Amino acid sequence: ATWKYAFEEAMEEVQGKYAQKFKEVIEANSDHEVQLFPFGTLGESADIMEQAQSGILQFVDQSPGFTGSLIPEAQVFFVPYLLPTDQEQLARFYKDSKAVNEMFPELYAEQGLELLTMFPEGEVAMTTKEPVESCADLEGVKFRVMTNPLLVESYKAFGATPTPLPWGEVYGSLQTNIIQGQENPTFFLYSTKLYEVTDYITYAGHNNFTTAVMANKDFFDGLGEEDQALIEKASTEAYDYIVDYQKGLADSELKKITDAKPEMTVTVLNEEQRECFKEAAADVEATFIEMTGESGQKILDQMKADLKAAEEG
Ligand code: 6CS
Repeated sequence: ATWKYAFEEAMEEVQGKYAQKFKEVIEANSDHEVQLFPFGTLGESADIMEQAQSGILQFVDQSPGFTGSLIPEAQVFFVPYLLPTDQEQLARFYKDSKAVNEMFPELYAEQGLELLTMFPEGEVAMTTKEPVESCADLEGVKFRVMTNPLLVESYKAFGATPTPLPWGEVYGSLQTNIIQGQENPTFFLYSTKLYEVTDYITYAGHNNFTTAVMANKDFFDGLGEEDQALIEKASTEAYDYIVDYQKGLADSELKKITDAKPEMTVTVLNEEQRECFKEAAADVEATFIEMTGESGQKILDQMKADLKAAEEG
């Protein structure tokens, strides 16, 4: 059969690399064909999710940054400082986490989705037009976030004026000064040329970009055991591949940015400068629980336990 798979990035960006590996494993081990649809070919993130839920697409990569209204618990990935920045710890976490591998699949299933993998895409950096050395510098800054209520709350707590927008509008909105800041992992700042329309890159260590790959659940449930096992195998191999692919990626792409734009200011905030961001985190966590109740509390508690296990190796 021909299976359609859409994602939120370009073919040579992290989600595209993952998808290419997934396709390679499926096609090498079966007669199935996987057709890939990168960002823009079928619409924005919200569009491809609808297409996957309705069964027009068999597979979709949508980041929790856009899944928050569908699955409120998925917003847990936006509690600041919950996730570590250490890539090896993160790799262990997504692979072994009970929250990710047992609890979230139940919530996605309620939305007609078979959750296959969640994987990290790197520490997010803020890019802005003016320097950011503390939360005070974010005052009055219209800061683009993905369309996720908790992320809006985070940037409010940081002191900015959050502006949720789909990805396709970000470059133009920075260019025309409708927004003055946004956050994304380093590789994406380079590949999408966001560095052209912002002058400061700031690392506060507040989050890692998480994404999720899923299948339409009716499609998946209707497959034979052999095909289901093949999809699991392709997901596992693509996961290991993408973790490995990203080793050193943030450093190499940051260097490409500063080579292309030597006047770019890159700042890694020190502990003191991070204090206000960390203080805000406690409020955001409380808001997450208000939004999601007992179900969110359970996921959060499990995630904390899983993260602790990943930290210990
Ligand atoms: O900021 C965004 O909307 C996008 N960022 C990444 C790293 N991937 C896809 C997403 O749409």
